[in-house]
Amino acid sequence: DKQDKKLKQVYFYSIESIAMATNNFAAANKLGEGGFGPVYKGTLPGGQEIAIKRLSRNSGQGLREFKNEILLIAKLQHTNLVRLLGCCIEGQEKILVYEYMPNKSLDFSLFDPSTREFLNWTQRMNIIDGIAQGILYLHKYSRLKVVHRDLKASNILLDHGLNPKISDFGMAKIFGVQESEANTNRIVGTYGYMSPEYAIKGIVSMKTDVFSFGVLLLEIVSGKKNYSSYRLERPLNLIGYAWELWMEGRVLELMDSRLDNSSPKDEIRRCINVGLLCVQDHPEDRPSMTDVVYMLTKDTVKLS
Ligand code: ACK
Repeated sequence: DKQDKKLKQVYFYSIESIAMATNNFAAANKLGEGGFGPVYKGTLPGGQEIAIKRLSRNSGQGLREFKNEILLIAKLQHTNLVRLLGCCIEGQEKILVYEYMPNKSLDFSLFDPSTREFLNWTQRMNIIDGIAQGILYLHKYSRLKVVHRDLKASNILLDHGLNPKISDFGMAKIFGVQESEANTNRIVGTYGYMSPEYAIKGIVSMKTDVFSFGVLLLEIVSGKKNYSSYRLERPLNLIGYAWELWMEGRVLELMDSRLDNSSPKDEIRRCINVGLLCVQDHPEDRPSMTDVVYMLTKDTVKLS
C-alpha cells in the first residue's frame, strides 16, 4: 500500500553471511540477551560493524515482537533511532541486522561503577535532548504516531560520539490518525518506567512515553537508578525523592557531590523541572513531547 512505498531499503542477508560475520554466533561475539533472543556483534566483509538480533524460539510472543520491530523500524528514520540495515529470514532463522553502537547502552554508561563518571554535563544534556527529539519524531513527525511503550536506560544505545539512539521497537504501538489512547490487557514494559495509568489500567497513550522519558531524564541527571532492582531495606524511589527535594527547594541535591563551580546549575535545574512535569500521576497533567522539547531549550519552566 501507500505506506509500504515509504519503506526504506532493507537489505536481505543470507544466513551464511551472518554466520561468517559473527564467527558462527560465537559466544565471544555475544553482546547480551535482547527482548526476543540473543544479540551478537558482527563484522561484514567490507569491515562494517553490525549488531544482530536472533529470534531464539518461534514462540508466538517472540515472533510478534520480531514482526512488529521489522515493520515499524523499517519505516522510521531519524538520527536518534537505531538504524535497521536489514534482515535474514531463512528457514527457521529470523534475524535483524542493525548498525553497531560501540558505546553500549545508557544503562551501562550511567550505572556501571567502572564507567559511570565518564559522562560529563555537556554529554548528558546532549543525550537528554537527543532522546527527546527521537520520541518527538515517533509521536509526531514520523506520520505514524508511534508509542514506544518500553523506554528505559537499557534501550538507549550510544554511538561513537555518545549520541543517543532509541532501540527495541518490539512492543511499540502505532496509533490511528484519530486515535490517541488505547486500552490493552497485555501490559508490557518495565517496572519503574511505567506510568501509573498504564501499569494499573493498561491505558496507553503518548503520555505513557512522556512518563518514561521523565524517569530517564531524572536518571541521567542524577546518575541514580529509579528504583532498586534488589530490595535492600530502603529501595531508592527516584521520583518520590526528586519531588521531595523539589518541594523543599533543594532539587540540586539530587546531584549529590557531582556538582562543582563549573556545572551548568540553571540548565540542570531546568532539566529536572521538566522531568518532574513528565512524571506526574495524571497523564493530562504531563506535557506533550512538543512541549518537552520546547521547554528543554527555554530559560524558564513553570511547574503548574
Ligand atoms: O547494554 P548493552 O551493551 O547494549 O547490552 C545490550 C544487549 O545488546 C542486549 O540488548 C546490546 N545491543 C543491542 N543492540 C545493539 C547495537 N545495535 N549495537 C551495540 N549493542 C547493541 C545492548
